[in-house]
Amino acid sequence: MAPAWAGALAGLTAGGVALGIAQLVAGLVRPEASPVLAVGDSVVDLSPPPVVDFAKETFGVYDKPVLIAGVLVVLAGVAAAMGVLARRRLAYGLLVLGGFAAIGLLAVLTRPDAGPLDALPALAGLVAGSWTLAWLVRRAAGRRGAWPSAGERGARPTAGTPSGEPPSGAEPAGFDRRRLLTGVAGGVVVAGAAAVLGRQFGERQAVHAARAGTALPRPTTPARPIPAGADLRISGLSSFITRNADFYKIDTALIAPQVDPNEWMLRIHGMVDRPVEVTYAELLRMPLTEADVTLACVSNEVGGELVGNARWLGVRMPDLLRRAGLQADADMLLSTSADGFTCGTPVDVVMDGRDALFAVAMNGEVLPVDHGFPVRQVVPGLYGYVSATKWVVDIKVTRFDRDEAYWTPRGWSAKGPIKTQSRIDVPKAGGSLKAGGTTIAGVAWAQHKGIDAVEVRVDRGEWRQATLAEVPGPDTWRQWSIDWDATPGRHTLEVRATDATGYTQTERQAPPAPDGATGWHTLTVEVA
Ligand SMILES: Nc1nc2c(c(=O)[nH]1)N[C@H]1C(S)=C(S)[C@@H](COP(=O)(O)O)O[C@H]1N2
Ligand SMILES: [Mo]
Repeated sequence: MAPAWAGALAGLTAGGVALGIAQLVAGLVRPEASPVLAVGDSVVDLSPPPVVDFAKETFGVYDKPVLIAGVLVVLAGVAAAMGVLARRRLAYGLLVLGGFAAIGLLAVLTRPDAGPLDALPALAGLVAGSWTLAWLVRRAAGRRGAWPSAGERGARPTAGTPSGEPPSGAEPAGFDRRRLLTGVAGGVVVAGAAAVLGRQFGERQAVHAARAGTALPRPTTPARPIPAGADLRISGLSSFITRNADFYKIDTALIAPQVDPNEWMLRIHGMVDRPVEVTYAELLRMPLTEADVTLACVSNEVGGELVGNARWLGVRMPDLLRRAGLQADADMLLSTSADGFTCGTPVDVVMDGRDALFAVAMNGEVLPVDHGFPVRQVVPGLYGYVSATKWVVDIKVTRFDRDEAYWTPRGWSAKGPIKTQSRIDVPKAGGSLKAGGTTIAGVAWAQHKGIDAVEVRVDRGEWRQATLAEVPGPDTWRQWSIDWDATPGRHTLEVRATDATGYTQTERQAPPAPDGATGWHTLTVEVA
């Protein structure tokens, strides 16, 4: 028979797999249905109040972790005992496991808001733990498979010595240390992976639920109405407002940070008169401004898709920054995301009266998680990498000669004003169309300056003025269109925009790095 330590190890591993799988299923079904959490909650409920008070006083904010750790220590002891028993007879071990699953089930199902689905995590844990225990016990005994075959079932374990323990120093008969240890290693990996994934899924669910439960206040300052003529409604032309589902998404996160709005807090500190901390609830109670702003990525190639226009709702950044009191020689806001990403934004740009927002909504919807829920920055006129921090949690008021944001040491310019640009949406590059009257259309943007003119030329002929759509202000892109009598053959189309400062886009082609691409969007079409 395997020695007691081997049994304990097998029991601990099987217990770990049971809890890991229970956590994974809880993460998928309902995070609150985690048996460990429920047992912890029940322990609190069943403890006499003086004990609970004592624990709170002694452990303070750590009372929950200490409680969970306590539950886990007890579970570990039982799991080890279960494994030791299972060496003698698998059924003894399974009985212990069953008893514990029953306690977990009882705790989960007696929670005030429990539903029948909440039984799933504990049951899944029971099945996974039973299988693992049987499998490890058999591996320890040098046998294959998990469950005893029909012929073995009646057989009693054979004792090596009258005491049931092997003579010291000798490898006990019917014990395969290697197979046990490789099995334990496999079980530990499965248990750990399941627990981590379960936690992730659980957090994700909790944040989704909190987001769904957020009621958006009305704007104190509504956006200027979008003029009826802002959308030319030409097939293939980008709509004036980009739907959330279609909005480009750029960030350095592998998985979007899951930020619980109830724990979210924005801290403003550094070169300020008095540091400020604000919670999500406080932010939602402040005056809210609505604004249509086109966001653009510095990585956008000429003619690229990394640009989109949305209606944002948020607190004006100066409202909070003035509470903190910016010191006169500060020129940079170093904002940090929940995942550590940073942007460096010029103070003068944020404070000059434009609609720089701590945004909480996008197109009438609570900010999507991928776009920065619960709060992100939006600053008209600046590329996203220097201004649009998603999941923003911290602002250090500082100076460009003292601090650097994420992309600066990676070869991108510290400051990133958006360059005047234009794009042809229809006809599509490389596309083919029929000869005759057709429309060339697209969008142009020069945020916070505004677009004054768009010109198009075909086959390097004369520049012709495109018709401009209406816009609510200088912070959005502007649709344009122009008629074209397309003749058969291959044609080159080019576009260039002029902004309200009188600057016309340069023809000189520059790549996105270090501060944004330049050049005229040029494409060829085949006319049949
Ligand atoms: N936390 C965080 N915020 C971020 C980024 C990031 O990598 N992490 N990328 C920035 C860049 S480069 C751009 S262009 C915009 C894109 O915002 P979107 O994904 O909502 O379109 O977010 C900005 N905010
Ligand atoms: Mo970007």
